[in-house]
Amino acid sequence: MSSSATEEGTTTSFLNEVPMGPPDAILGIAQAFRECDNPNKVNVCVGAYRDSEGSPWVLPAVRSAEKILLDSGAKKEYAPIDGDAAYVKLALKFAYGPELDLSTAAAVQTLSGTGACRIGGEFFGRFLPSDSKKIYVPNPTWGNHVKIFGACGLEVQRYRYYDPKTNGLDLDGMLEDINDNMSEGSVILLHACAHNPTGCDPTLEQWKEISDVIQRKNLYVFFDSAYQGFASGDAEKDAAALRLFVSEGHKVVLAQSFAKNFGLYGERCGTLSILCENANQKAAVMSQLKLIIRPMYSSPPIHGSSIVRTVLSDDELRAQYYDECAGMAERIGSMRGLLVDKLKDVGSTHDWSHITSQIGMFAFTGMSKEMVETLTSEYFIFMTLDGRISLAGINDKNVEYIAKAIHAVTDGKSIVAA
Ligand code: KET
Repeated sequence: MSSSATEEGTTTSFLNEVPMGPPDAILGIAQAFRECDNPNKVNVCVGAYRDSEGSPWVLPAVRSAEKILLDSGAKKEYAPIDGDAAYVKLALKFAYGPELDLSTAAAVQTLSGTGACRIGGEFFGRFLPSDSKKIYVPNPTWGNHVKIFGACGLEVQRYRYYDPKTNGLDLDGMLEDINDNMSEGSVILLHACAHNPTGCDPTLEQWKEISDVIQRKNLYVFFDSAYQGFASGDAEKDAAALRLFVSEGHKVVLAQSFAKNFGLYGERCGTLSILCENANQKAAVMSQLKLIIRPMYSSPPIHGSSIVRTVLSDDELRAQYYDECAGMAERIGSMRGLLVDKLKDVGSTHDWSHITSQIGMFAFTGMSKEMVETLTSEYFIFMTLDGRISLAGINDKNVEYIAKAIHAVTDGKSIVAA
């Protein structure tokens, strides 16, 4: 380690000059939760499913697949750089639907959705012409998007998406931003379903309008699909926007995650796919994706992808999986209603109906940063500062405590999401 002598004769290291970085806006709060020893503490921070007892849940279909893998004596060999081809094929079919001809799709296995965003971002950063190296993300969006794409050398700009006053989609603002403020040939990032953090998705008719404007502007569409199955409970329905864009002729790029819908968080299992126009394009794109991956982490982990491959290739397990995913979405949906009912019961007079009209894993409550800070410091409720609550962290036992605390910090104050 490089070091130098000081006047006093002691040595200093360059490590002394390393500045302290800020904690992550989401995972930093999850860490603070783990470190808190108050018995009432509540974790509604990270988008990770919890059962009605507040415990992480491994889907029985996933457990069955693990048993099949164990019994079959699955080996631990390296995967190829681009991952397990059989898994990738099944994963793409899950997203794009069984009918689409994917023979010209360049696709690789990735380290979950984050890894897919990063590999896709690196690809755009390298190959978009220098005057188009821009990606437009919704305002607001998953906080890591901004960091990922910034790290890939892309200029990250935001487009209007959510209107706090109506707690709904700002469709006119979004269309106007696409039409008037985006550079042709750049990239627009869209959340495939269950928009994080707002829980507010366009309707299919609105998606069609969005698709038309994007097409006129010649933008590349980068779908981030981290919640397929969590919006409606039906993975097929939740793929509707992606499938619409493909049927409209967009050559989309898709970052797919199996963290939430398969409960494979720590397994880091996803895909990145780029729809190409022909076999030559596909071959060149694949070669470049491998050149990005190899020096970064060589090849992906195989356990999660083996599970997904096993579940999706077995008719019975696949059907069981669809039921179990629907069950998770249903429990989360029922927590929306329960939280709003409890808020009324404990005396809150605010209109919380946005919580029940939103979809996906989160409630975008409209609480301010200050309110959230008080919830954490006085009530040990850990959530992100944008007022987002991960509904999976709510259950029959803690809902009243949470409702009372929210009422205490919001009573007599306005709740409008920033
Ligand atoms: N995209 C979106 C929109 C998203 O919300 C997440 C995760 C990811 C991608 C990446 O997930 P992965 O585990 O890499 O497949 N969101 C939750 C967890 C996190 O922040 O990492 C969250 O918002 O709580």
